[in-house]
Amino acid sequence: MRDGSFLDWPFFEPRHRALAVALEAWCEANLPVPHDDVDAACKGLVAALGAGGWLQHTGAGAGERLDVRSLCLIRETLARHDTLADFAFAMQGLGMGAVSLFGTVAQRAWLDRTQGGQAIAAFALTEPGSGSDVAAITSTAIRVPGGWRLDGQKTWISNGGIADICVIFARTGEAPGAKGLSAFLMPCDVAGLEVAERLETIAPHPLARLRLDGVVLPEDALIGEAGQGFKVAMSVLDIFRPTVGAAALGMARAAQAATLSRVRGRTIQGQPLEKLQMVQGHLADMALKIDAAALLIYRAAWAKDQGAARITREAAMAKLYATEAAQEVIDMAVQLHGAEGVRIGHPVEALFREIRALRIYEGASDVQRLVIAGALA
Ligand code: COS
Repeated sequence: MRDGSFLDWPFFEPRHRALAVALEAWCEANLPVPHDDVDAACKGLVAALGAGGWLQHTGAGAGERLDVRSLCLIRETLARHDTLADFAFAMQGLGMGAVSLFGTVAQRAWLDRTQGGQAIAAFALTEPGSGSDVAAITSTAIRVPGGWRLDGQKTWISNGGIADICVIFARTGEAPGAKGLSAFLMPCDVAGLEVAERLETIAPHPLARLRLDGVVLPEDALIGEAGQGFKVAMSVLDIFRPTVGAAALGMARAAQAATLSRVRGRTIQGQPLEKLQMVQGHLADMALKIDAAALLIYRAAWAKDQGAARITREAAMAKLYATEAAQEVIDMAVQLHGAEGVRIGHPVEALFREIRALRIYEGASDVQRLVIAGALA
């Protein structure tokens, strides 16, 4: 029996509880999908999530706000049922986050397509020489008559190879470092953009390295002001980092459910595995980590939804704790499954591979520690 008692916490409103119930029913009817061909699976998932109305939560119109609690609830629920469904949902939001926050009316037209599931979005920040250190971006965007010319490389780009629209960050040079970057909205069929390499990982997702060679974008492709790209990126990450924590939470809950079923169904020395005190200790630790992660995630989401200008510290705490805790919970789940836990294709074996990248992307754990320490009063 799934524990939904956290939905009674005061962070939520009735509409969130209704959302959780409706999405649970949708997930039970539609997930998981086969992951053999991740490109096809992600395209299908974006279309299905769009048709189901769930992608409406990934964008916000002018004057509206993204509801971070809804984003987190949806991500944790999808991740509990199918990690690729969570990925497909999350990228529509992260990819278009800068447009939701800072986009012009014309740029927002793309939101209709990404929120409807007709277009796939990507977020191109990382470069071969600039991962944690965003201020070191070297891709350039220089002014040319009528617009901008972009050159450089982006790597580890989720949905690279299948995206239709992308928010990309490049150096426009108003000042050195963080103050010389800008954000642009780039259709992925633009001349000069190519997929240089598809990247394979332990938990396959569509990922690619992109090369930009003389990509020309119109003047109005600029998102926000020139030179403000670093702040645009960080504002988007402030919103989406708690949602990464939420995805980790969903994976931890899936591992917990599998473990409870395992220890209740297997006997050892004539009694259920669950009755052994050391197993009970592990079950308690798993439950504690799950609740603590949920509290940090929904605290951050609630604070943003209340109108906080920045939730940088809360977002970093939620992402750091929830992803690290989920790794520990899933590792314990593998352990309590015995040899079955490492059998290829077992649900906890898949979770063990899936969770690892969440401690790295959208700000590695040590970056979150730097952010938290830097935000101490
Ligand atoms: N929201 C708005 N503005 C922010 C901000 C935020 N969350 N974080 C920083 N800023 C502003 C700062 O206030 C500062 O502006 P002022 O000089 O006007 O005060 C400016 O941005 C530079 O900030 P800072 O000096 O903290 O930048 P650093 O170069 O030291 O970088 C880290 C900070 C490491 C935290 C940042 O580069 C980072 O988050 N890296 C991880 C990147 C990441 O998540 N990559 C994954 C890509 S998506 S898979």
